[in-house]
Amino acid sequence: MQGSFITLEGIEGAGKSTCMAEVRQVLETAGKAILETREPGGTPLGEDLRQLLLGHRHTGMHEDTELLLMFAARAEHLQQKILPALRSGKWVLCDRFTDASYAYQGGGRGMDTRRIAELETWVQGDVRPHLTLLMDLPVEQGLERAGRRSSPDRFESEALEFFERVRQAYLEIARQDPGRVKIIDASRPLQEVRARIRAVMESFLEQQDND
Ligand code: Z5A
Repeated sequence: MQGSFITLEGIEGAGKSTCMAEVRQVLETAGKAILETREPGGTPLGEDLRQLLLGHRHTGMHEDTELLLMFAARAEHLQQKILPALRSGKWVLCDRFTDASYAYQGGGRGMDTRRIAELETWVQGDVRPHLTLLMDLPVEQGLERAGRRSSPDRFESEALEFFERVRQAYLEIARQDPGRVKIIDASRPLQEVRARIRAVMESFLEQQDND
């Protein structure tokens, strides 16, 4: 595998989409070819599954179904898009990946994380992101930012405590894997957040060049 696999994670309104542009810019300046994508989604089938997962048509969906659909979308995404791009030397920039399953289905819904780990091994083998930017901020602040936009999706309709568990699960992942997961204080003004992202990305690029 030649390219690098970078993911952005965080609770609602953390600024992942906003900051994706900053990451892309640093990589483009460094002359990297990029595939920008997202989960759930990233392929025609994955985007259809995204509609089912985020829409309100299946509000009472069982948590097992939700987790399996997330991984079904991920299997398609990996095989059809992510792995071919990495093999061709592209840098893959993905808005959410499996950490979101641990945070939302594991932390938020309280599912047994061993189940998530089994699916992770089955679907991904040993493929893991090389770098993850965890955009962290207080739940109230994130929801306030997200609330400025259109009507809430099925996840955004969850209670505050749900997102607090999601946030704590993300922070635990970062504690367990500090080499890969870099916490960005997303509560700061955008200019500061962008500067921190640039610094993390430049240090990651330097490290890759030295390897
Ligand atoms: N999900 C799951 O449960 N399990 C899984 O395995 C996966 C996903 C992969 C879809 O995610 C849902 O799927 C998600 C988890 C679940 N749950 N939800 N909801 P998504 O990523 O598509 O949707 P999202 O999390 O709702 O994204 P978002 O709300 O668009 O958040 P964001 O991209 O992090 O925020 P943003 O759009 O960049 O910024 C929000 C607003 O804040 C916007 O107006 C910005 O201008 C503003 N902003 C951003 N940064 C700042 C700063 N620093 N200061 C001031 N204002 C700012």
